[in-house]
Amino acid sequence: MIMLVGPVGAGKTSLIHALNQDSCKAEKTSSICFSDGSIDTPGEYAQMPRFYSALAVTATNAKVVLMVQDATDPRITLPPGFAAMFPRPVVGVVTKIDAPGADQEHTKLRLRQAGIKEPFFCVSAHTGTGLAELTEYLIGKEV
Ligand SMILES: Nc1nc2c(ncn2[C@@H]2O[C@H](COP(=O)(O)OP(=O)(O)OP(=O)(O)O)[C@@H](O)[C@H]2O)c(=O)[nH]1
Ligand SMILES: [Mg+2]
Repeated sequence: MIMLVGPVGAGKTSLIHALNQDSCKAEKTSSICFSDGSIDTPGEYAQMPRFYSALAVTATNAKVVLMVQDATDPRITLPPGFAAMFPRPVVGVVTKIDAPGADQEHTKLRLRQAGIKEPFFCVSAHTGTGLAELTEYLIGKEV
Protein backbone atom coordinates (compact mmCIF):
# COMPACT_ATOMS: atom_id res chain seq x y z
CA MET A 1 0.00 0.00 0.00
CA ILE A 2 1.30 3.48 -0.87
CA MET A 3 -0.07 6.81 0.36
CA LEU A 4 0.13 9.99 -1.73
CA VAL A 5 0.33 13.39 -0.11
CA GLY A 6 1.04 16.84 -1.51
CA PRO A 7 -0.57 20.19 -2.28
CA VAL A 8 -3.89 20.75 -4.05
CA GLY A 9 -3.62 19.99 -7.75
CA ALA A 10 -0.12 18.51 -7.51
CA GLY A 11 -1.23 15.49 -9.54
CA LYS A 12 -1.66 12.80 -6.86
CA THR A 13 -4.87 11.27 -8.22
CA SER A 14 -3.59 11.44 -11.81
CA LEU A 15 -0.41 9.65 -10.72
CA ILE A 16 -2.41 6.85 -9.06
CA HIS A 17 -4.43 6.40 -12.26
CA ALA A 18 -1.24 6.39 -14.35
CA LEU A 19 0.51 3.86 -12.09
CA ASN A 20 -2.58 1.63 -12.33
CA GLN A 21 -2.65 2.13 -16.13
CA ASP A 22 -6.16 3.43 -15.78
CA SER A 23 -7.04 6.08 -18.34
CA CYS A 24 -9.87 7.81 -16.46
CA LYS A 25 -9.52 11.50 -15.72
CA ALA A 26 -8.77 12.63 -12.16
CA GLU A 27 -11.58 14.30 -10.23
CA LYS A 28 -10.93 16.58 -7.27
CA THR A 29 -10.24 14.44 -4.16
CA SER A 30 -12.43 15.53 -1.25
CA SER A 31 -11.68 12.83 1.32
CA ILE A 32 -9.06 10.21 2.11
CA CYS A 33 -9.66 7.37 -0.31
CA PHE A 34 -8.36 3.79 -0.15
CA SER A 35 -8.36 1.88 -3.44
CA ASP A 36 -6.26 -0.49 -5.56
CA GLY A 37 -3.26 -0.61 -3.25
CA SER A 38 -3.08 3.13 -2.73
CA ILE A 39 -4.35 5.80 -0.38
CA ASP A 40 -5.22 9.08 -2.07
CA THR A 41 -5.47 12.21 0.09
CA PRO A 42 -6.93 15.67 -0.59
CA GLY A 43 -4.28 18.34 -1.12
CA GLU A 44 -5.88 20.43 1.61
CA TYR A 45 -4.64 17.88 4.16
CA ALA A 46 -1.02 18.71 3.27
CA GLN A 47 -1.70 22.46 3.32
CA MET A 48 -3.64 22.84 6.55
CA PRO A 49 -1.87 21.92 9.80
CA ARG A 50 -5.08 20.83 11.51
CA PHE A 51 -5.19 17.82 9.18
CA TYR A 52 -1.59 16.70 9.77
CA SER A 53 -2.45 14.25 12.53
CA ALA A 54 -5.03 12.60 10.23
CA LEU A 55 -2.34 12.22 7.56
CA ALA A 56 0.18 10.80 10.02
CA VAL A 57 -2.31 8.26 11.42
CA THR A 58 -3.49 7.23 7.95
CA ALA A 59 0.12 6.69 6.87
CA THR A 60 0.37 3.77 9.29
CA ASN A 61 -1.70 1.81 6.73
CA ALA A 62 0.93 2.39 4.02
CA LYS A 63 4.41 1.00 3.52
CA VAL A 64 5.70 4.09 1.73
CA VAL A 65 4.47 7.69 1.48
CA LEU A 66 4.87 9.46 -1.87
CA MET A 67 5.29 13.22 -1.37
CA VAL A 68 4.11 14.79 -4.61
CA GLN A 69 5.19 18.24 -5.85
CA ASP A 70 4.15 19.92 -9.10
CA ALA A 71 7.15 20.94 -11.23
CA THR A 72 5.22 23.91 -12.64
CA ASP A 73 4.23 25.41 -9.30
CA PRO A 74 7.02 27.49 -7.75
CA ARG A 75 5.15 28.20 -4.51
CA ILE A 76 6.49 26.47 -1.43
CA THR A 77 3.45 24.87 0.11
CA LEU A 78 4.97 22.26 2.43
CA PRO A 79 6.57 23.32 5.70
CA PRO A 80 10.28 22.64 6.36
CA GLY A 81 10.76 19.14 7.73
CA PHE A 82 7.18 18.08 6.83
CA ALA A 83 8.37 14.54 5.96
CA ALA A 84 9.54 13.90 9.53
CA MET A 85 5.99 13.59 10.89
CA PHE A 86 5.28 10.42 8.88
CA PRO A 87 5.84 7.07 10.56
CA ARG A 88 6.85 5.58 7.17
CA PRO A 89 9.61 6.23 4.60
CA VAL A 90 8.77 9.27 2.44
CA VAL A 91 9.72 9.28 -1.25
CA GLY A 92 9.77 12.52 -3.27
CA VAL A 93 7.95 12.63 -6.60
CA VAL A 94 8.11 15.58 -9.01
CA THR A 95 5.04 15.59 -11.26
CA LYS A 96 3.96 17.30 -14.53
CA ILE A 97 7.48 17.29 -15.99
CA ASP A 98 5.88 17.38 -19.45
CA ALA A 99 4.18 20.73 -18.81
CA PRO A 100 5.48 24.11 -20.03
CA GLY A 101 7.53 25.86 -17.34
CA ALA A 102 8.33 22.66 -15.45
CA ASP A 103 11.45 23.15 -13.30
CA GLN A 104 12.60 19.80 -11.96
CA GLU A 105 15.67 21.08 -10.10
CA HIS A 106 13.79 23.78 -8.19
CA THR A 107 11.07 21.31 -7.30
CA LYS A 108 13.64 18.82 -5.97
CA LEU A 109 15.02 21.62 -3.81
CA ARG A 110 11.56 22.15 -2.34
CA LEU A 111 11.27 18.44 -1.60
CA ARG A 112 14.66 18.54 0.16
CA GLN A 113 13.45 21.49 2.22
CA ALA A 114 10.44 19.40 3.26
CA GLY A 115 12.94 16.91 4.69
CA ILE A 116 12.95 14.32 1.90
CA LYS A 117 16.14 12.65 0.75
CA GLU A 118 17.17 11.32 -2.67
CA PRO A 119 16.26 9.42 -4.77
CA PHE A 120 13.57 11.63 -6.26
CA PHE A 121 11.37 10.44 -9.11
CA CYS A 122 10.43 12.85 -11.90
CA VAL A 123 7.29 11.79 -13.71
CA SER A 124 4.49 12.75 -16.04
CA ALA A 125 1.13 11.11 -15.57
CA HIS A 126 0.17 12.40 -19.03
CA THR A 127 3.09 11.07 -21.10
CA GLY A 128 4.14 8.23 -18.79
CA THR A 129 7.73 9.48 -18.46
CA GLY A 130 9.42 8.20 -15.31
CA LEU A 131 6.60 5.87 -14.27
CA ALA A 132 8.60 2.70 -15.01
CA GLU A 133 11.43 3.83 -12.69
CA LEU A 134 8.98 4.69 -9.91
CA THR A 135 7.14 1.37 -10.32
CA GLU A 136 10.42 -0.56 -10.26
CA TYR A 137 11.46 1.24 -7.07
CA LEU A 138 8.13 0.48 -5.37
CA ILE A 139 8.30 -3.19 -6.41
CA GLY A 140 11.84 -3.30 -4.95
CA LYS A 141 10.40 -2.00 -1.66
CA GLU A 142 7.74 -4.75 -1.84
CA VAL A 143 4.98 -2.16 -1.65
N1 LIG B 1 0.60 18.38 -17.84
C1 LIG B 1 0.31 17.57 -16.81
N2 LIG B 1 -0.80 17.81 -16.08
C2 LIG B 1 -1.07 16.96 -15.07
C3 LIG B 1 -0.23 15.86 -14.75
N3 LIG B 1 -0.75 15.23 -13.67
C4 LIG B 1 -1.87 15.90 -13.34
N4 LIG B 1 -2.08 16.94 -14.19
C5 LIG B 1 -3.21 17.88 -14.16
O1 LIG B 1 -3.20 18.57 -12.91
C6 LIG B 1 -4.56 18.79 -12.45
C7 LIG B 1 -4.70 18.26 -11.04
O2 LIG B 1 -4.49 16.86 -11.04
P1 LIG B 1 -5.02 15.91 -9.87
O3 LIG B 1 -4.47 14.55 -10.14
O4 LIG B 1 -6.49 16.04 -9.70
O5 LIG B 1 -4.30 16.57 -8.60
P2 LIG B 1 -4.43 16.15 -7.08
O6 LIG B 1 -3.08 16.28 -6.48
O7 LIG B 1 -5.09 14.82 -6.95
O8 LIG B 1 -5.35 17.31 -6.49
P3 LIG B 1 -6.33 17.28 -5.18
O9 LIG B 1 -7.23 16.10 -5.32
O10 LIG B 1 -7.04 18.59 -5.25
O11 LIG B 1 -5.45 17.22 -3.98
C8 LIG B 1 -5.46 18.08 -13.47
O12 LIG B 1 -5.96 19.06 -14.35
C9 LIG B 1 -4.53 17.12 -14.19
O13 LIG B 1 -4.91 16.86 -15.52
C10 LIG B 1 0.93 15.64 -15.56
O14 LIG B 1 1.74 14.72 -15.37
N5 LIG B 1 1.14 16.53 -16.57
MG1 LIG C 1 -6.72 14.24 -6.00
